[in-house]
Amino acid sequence: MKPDIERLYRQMARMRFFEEAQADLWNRGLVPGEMHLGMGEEAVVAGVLDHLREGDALALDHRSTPPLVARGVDLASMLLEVMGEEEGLCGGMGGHMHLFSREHLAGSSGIVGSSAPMGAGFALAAQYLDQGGIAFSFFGDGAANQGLVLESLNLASAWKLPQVFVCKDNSWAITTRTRSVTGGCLARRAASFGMPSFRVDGTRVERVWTAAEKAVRRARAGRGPSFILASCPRMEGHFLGDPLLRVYKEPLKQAVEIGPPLAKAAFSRPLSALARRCGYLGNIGRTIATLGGERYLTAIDPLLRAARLVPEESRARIEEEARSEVAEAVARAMEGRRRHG
Ligand SMILES: Cc1ncc(C[n+]2csc(CCOP(=O)(O)OP(=O)(O)O)c2C)c(N)n1
Repeated sequence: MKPDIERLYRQMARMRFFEEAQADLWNRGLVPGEMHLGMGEEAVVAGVLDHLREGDALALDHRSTPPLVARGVDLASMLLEVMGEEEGLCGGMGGHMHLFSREHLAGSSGIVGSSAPMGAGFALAAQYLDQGGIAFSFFGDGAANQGLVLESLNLASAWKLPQVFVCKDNSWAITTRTRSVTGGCLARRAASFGMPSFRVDGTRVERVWTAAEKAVRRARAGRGPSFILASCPRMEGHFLGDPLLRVYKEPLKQAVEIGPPLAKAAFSRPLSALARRCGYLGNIGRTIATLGGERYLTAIDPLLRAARLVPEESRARIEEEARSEVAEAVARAMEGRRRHG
């Protein structure tokens, strides 16, 4: 089978424009707290969830809005939720990291790694009820080193749970390069639990779709779980307003702000050797340069890559429809906010 590229692109555009709308609300001070966006993960999400059927479950992490957009959750109720409004999806109590929709059998959590056991629970229920549903667990490469993820891989394999583990590998866990704290290769590690493991370029939606098709077919056939390791960029840093990205964007302005506390930290007592302290400062500089450099690599933007596969006329129409759907949701959310404000 072949993927329907226009349908995938439509989902990706809806997700991207929704994330942009959330960024706008956050920049306007309407979203309390941190905001983690899933910009850069659209191809992974669209390619996997194109195989979702009614009755399947979704267990998500702190970048949960793109999958919920793809799943068809009401956009305005999500926007109201991230703004902490009572009319929001979870009564304003969850915020963007703890979204839940019973109707869609979908939930997210900010506890890193928790989507693996949550998905295993959904998958165990699906297996027990024998209604043909499967569960998708999305999490990051940082989460893959959490004990609860490894325990879930183990039980899912031992019990042949109908589960698809999707690791969105953006190579970062906040400011830590994941490879610096990861032994071996994640794809091989999952395979050692006795499940198929697919390594895929997560910026190419058609490739994700093909890998996911195999994983989903296996889960639906009762043959057990699979693991997809999909590389993708983290386009907005760890969260909106990420200080490391700010330094990259406006080095002089930020140097005034962070220079004094950094210098104080570097040269205050108790002191380690000067070479060592300089090494730490060098590490910070390198992290900033790598992070900023990645942010501006438009070549790895999955949306631009998918756009090239879609004929020009359809592309413009799809983008226009997605933009107006999101604009309408923003208008509805702002209206709801005014009514209750
Ligand atoms: C159990 C737990 N430990 C630590 C944190 C703090 N934390 C929030 S996000 C994050 C990094 C997660 O990295 P990854 O899973 O790769 O996802 P990414 O943010 O890169 O998409 C950490 C350590 C947390 N929320 N939960």
